[in-house]
Amino acid sequence: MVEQLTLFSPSQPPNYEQLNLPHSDIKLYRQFFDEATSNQLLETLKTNINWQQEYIQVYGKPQPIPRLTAWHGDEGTTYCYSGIKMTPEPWTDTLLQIKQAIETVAQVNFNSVLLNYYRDGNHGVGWHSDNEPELGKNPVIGSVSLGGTRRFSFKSKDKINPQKQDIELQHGDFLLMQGETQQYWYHQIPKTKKPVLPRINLTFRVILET
Ligand SMILES: O=C(O)CCC(=O)C(=O)O
Ligand SMILES: [Mn+2]
Repeated sequence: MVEQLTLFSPSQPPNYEQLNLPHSDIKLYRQFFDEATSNQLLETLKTNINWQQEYIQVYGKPQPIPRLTAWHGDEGTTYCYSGIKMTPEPWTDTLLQIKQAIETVAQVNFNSVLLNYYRDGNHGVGWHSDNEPELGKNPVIGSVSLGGTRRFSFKSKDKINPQKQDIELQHGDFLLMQGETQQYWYHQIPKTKKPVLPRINLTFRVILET
């Protein structure tokens, strides 16, 4: 019998840090994947994913978004953001292994994943919420970071009493955002002039009405 390869088989639930932001439920699992596993995942994803350069229209002209992306998931999990419509590529073994590992703590069945590849500090993502209608009112977003450490900032939508919090996402970290988080908070990966290593991020999602 061939033994099933599992990335993750904890004897007890892994520890996490709960971010103390109002109207949110944000848990940060540091080094959810150990160093060796994270290295292997990063190298496999760099080469096995069919990375795409997408464009958005700015004043009628196509502008490249500052990162490479890919969209994988169950058939029918089409996703639209910033005027970009993504039809899913099928799951790969590596993506399914990561999905299975994070589902042990997220306790939902993710049916899709948006992958982002930030090759250097000129790559980032601006302020936004993951609040597209196909994600529903209180989406569960499971976000895995591999490669170079990058700042991930939260900014409240409250204009009267604005709040901000920065965290540094490191190789192997898992960030779980759920509850009202997307209704009350924006997030971003700011570009940086500091030297940073390439980074891959995977945000697992549940697309409704597939
Ligand atoms: O790279 C990250 O950590 C965040 C990516 C993100 O916010 C998104 O794809 O919606
Ligand atoms: Mn996002």
